[in-house]
Order: sequence, then C-alpha cells, then structure tokens
Amino acid sequence: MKTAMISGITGQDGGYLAKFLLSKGYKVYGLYRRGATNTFSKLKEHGILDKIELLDFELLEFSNICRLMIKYQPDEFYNLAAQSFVATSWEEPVYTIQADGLGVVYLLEAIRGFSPKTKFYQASTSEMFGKVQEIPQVENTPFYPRSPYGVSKLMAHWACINYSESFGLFACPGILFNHESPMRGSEFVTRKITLHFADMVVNKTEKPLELGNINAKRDWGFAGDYVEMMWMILQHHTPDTYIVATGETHSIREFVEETGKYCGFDIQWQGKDEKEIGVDKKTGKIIVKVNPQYYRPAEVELLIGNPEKARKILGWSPKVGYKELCQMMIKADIEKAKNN
Ligand code: NAP
Ligand code: G4F
Repeated sequence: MKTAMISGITGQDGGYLAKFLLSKGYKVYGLYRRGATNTFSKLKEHGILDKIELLDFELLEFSNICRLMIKYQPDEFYNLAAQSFVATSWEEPVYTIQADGLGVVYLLEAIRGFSPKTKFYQASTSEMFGKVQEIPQVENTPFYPRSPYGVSKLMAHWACINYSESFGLFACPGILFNHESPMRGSEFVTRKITLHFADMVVNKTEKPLELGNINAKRDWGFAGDYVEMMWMILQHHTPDTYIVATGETHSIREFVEETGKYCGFDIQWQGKDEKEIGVDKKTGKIIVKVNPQYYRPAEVELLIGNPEKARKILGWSPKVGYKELCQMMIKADIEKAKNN
C-alpha cells in the first residue's frame, strides 16, 4: 500500500485530495495543527474523517517535521499547508513569509536528510505572476508577485526546483490557478458571494453584499479537478513544473451576475468605482455595494493560465467548467442555509 502525507488536511484542497488518494488505495496521513476549536468539518462532510490517520504538524516546527519524516518515510508528500489568504499577508507579512516560504525549506531539508525517496508536491500559485508579464501565463512566464503571500510562495517554488536540481529530490511545484468548491474558505471572494446570496434567498437577509475590486479577473477551476493533477504530477517519471488552470478568465462582477441569476436576481450596475452598486431590476433592492475597505494595497488584475503542457504530457484537463462551478457553489450554499 502506497503512503501519502497531506499537510493542510483541514483546508479546502486537503479534503478533496485525501478523498481522491483513498479512492486510489493509499494509506493517508493527514497533518493538522492543533487548535482550540478543531472540528475537521470538511473531512466529516467528505465522509472520510475515520479513514485518515491524523498527525500533529506545524510548518514552523522543524523538529516536528524531522520526526515525521524519520518515522513514516512516506512515498509521497503533498504540501498544501499555508497562510493562504492574500489579504492577510499584508497584515501578517513576517509570519506569511516564514510559514509559506521558510516552512517549505524545512520540509525539503527534512526530506533530504531523512527520507530522500519521498516525492514532494508543492502548492505553488498563480499569485506569483501577479502583475502579469504575459497573457496567458505559461510555465516560463516571468514572475512579478504583488503580495507578501506571492513573494513567499515564489521562494518556496524556487526552493523546490533548486532541491530537485541540487540534491536529486523528486520535488515538483504545480502552479495552481484559483480553484473553488462548496468547501472553499468563507473569506475568499467566490464563497463570500455564494454564502451571502444563499442567506438572502433562504433567510431573506436584506443587507447588501459588500465587495472590493469587482473588476479583477480570475481563472477559476474546481478544486476536485486540481487535486487529481497534484497526484498526476508525482506519478510522472521526472520531476517538473506545470500550470494547473482552465484557460478561461472571468471578473468578480461576472461571478456575482452568474450566481445572482441562479437566485433570481437580475443585477443592474449603477454608479462608478467606490460608489458602484448592483440593484435587482425586479425589486429595486440593492444587492451589492462596493466597499473600498476590501481593496488591496496592490492588486492582481488579471490571471489566465494556459494548461497545454499538463494536457500534452500528463493528459490532464479540467472537467468542471465555469458556469457549472458557479451553480455547484450557490446550490450547495442554498441547501446548507435551508438545513441550518
Ligand atoms: P486553505 O483552505 O486555506 O487551507 C490551508 C491549510 O493550511 C489549512 O489546513 C491550515 O490549517 C493549514 N495551515 C496554515 N498554516 C499552517 C501552519 N503554520 N502549520 C500547519 N498547517 C498550516 O487552502 P486551500 O485553498 O486548500 O489551498 C491549499 C494550498 O494551495 C495552499 O498552500 C494554498 O496557498 C495553495 N493554493 C491555493 C489556491 C486556491 O485557489 N485554493 C491556488 C493556488 C495555490 P488550519 O485549518 O489550522 O488553519
Ligand atoms: O478570492 P480571493 O481572496 O483570491 P486570491 O486573492 O486570488 O487568492 C486565491 O487564489 C490564489 C491563486 O491565484 C491562491 F494562491 C490564494 O491562496 C487564494 O486561494 O480574491 C480574488 C479577487 C481579488 O482580486 C480581490 O481583490 O477578488 C477580489 N475581491 C473583491 N472583493 C475580493 C473581495 N476578495 C475577497 N477575498 N473579498 C472581497 O470582498
């Protein structure tokens, strides 16, 4: 039986990846950090909590990481743990750079020292392209990160490539573009929108949804498709870097319109910039309001990846399209709101 360790097991991708690896017959070790209120709610929702062996893990505790590698020597390690919210990275830049950058060097050092046969996947990010230098972005598009998060992930990305070239480790960064699901954290914009709209539909909440820059564009895919690609990257005969994306981009404004439509809203935009509002044509009610509080110190305006290399070499392509994703998320949140 192959063994896999997944750090960040309590997050969105951790649950999807664990479920996928269990279906492939893996023994899965789920690494989590102790908290006062651990609920493992996503693992419970996936119905897999009792099928995973949970182990204590902290990205910044090198001794803990070394002990894990010495004791378990997993066949594969998927590093999904990170301070992953871009906005928070300006509030906590030192911590973000330590955890998301240095933490990955700790992992690579422990693998190099105690378990050099372990194959390592690093969750790299399209945030590294930031102020994009090329459209669409491919594997060798120059990087230009725009946040402490992007900077820290770029350090981790190059550390992976360097440990692979220097010490022969099988360490692969997969550059993930935004991917969403009904398990997405509530602070990320897609889930913030679907949770709020579901509340409006089910509980008749009248408070408008407040958003920042609604003109930013993202290449949004489905998390379930992207975790499969993480696994495929580690099954290839040589370590390499891949873009994981859909090749389509949509603005936050479009995501609001598409999910709003599902809720029966016909949103018409009025005003400009900070004064912009989205009004439901049928009822005249304000559904969305721009609030500059959610603007970022430096914005990533446009992301769109070209997944051609993944398709050609690994045979991967995303199964869930943009509209299907919008529907999946809003439908799931309406159901959850009803059941609460
Ligand atoms: P997520 O839902 O925010 O999950 C992050 C996970 O990391 C959580 O399990 C969290 O544990 C854990 N974690 C955070 N800091 C830690 C620390 N110091 N030590 C140990 N564990 C820690 O993120 P996700 O959406 O699943 O994303 C998975 C990975 O892909 C992340 O590395 C993210 O940066 C990267 N990525 C994501 C996307 C995307 O669109 N989702 C795109 C590109 C790259 P707690 O539950 O205890 O907080
Ligand atoms: O949903 P977001 O917070 O995701 P962001 O910043 O793109 O980061 C996500 O994707 C990255 C991959 O590119 C990951 F590496 C990262 O870990 C994370 O998963 O914001 C998306 C866009 C931004 O342009 C933001 O300014 O939405 C804009 N936005 C507008 N109003 C908002 C809001 N974002 C949030 N979170 N909340 C708002 O109210």
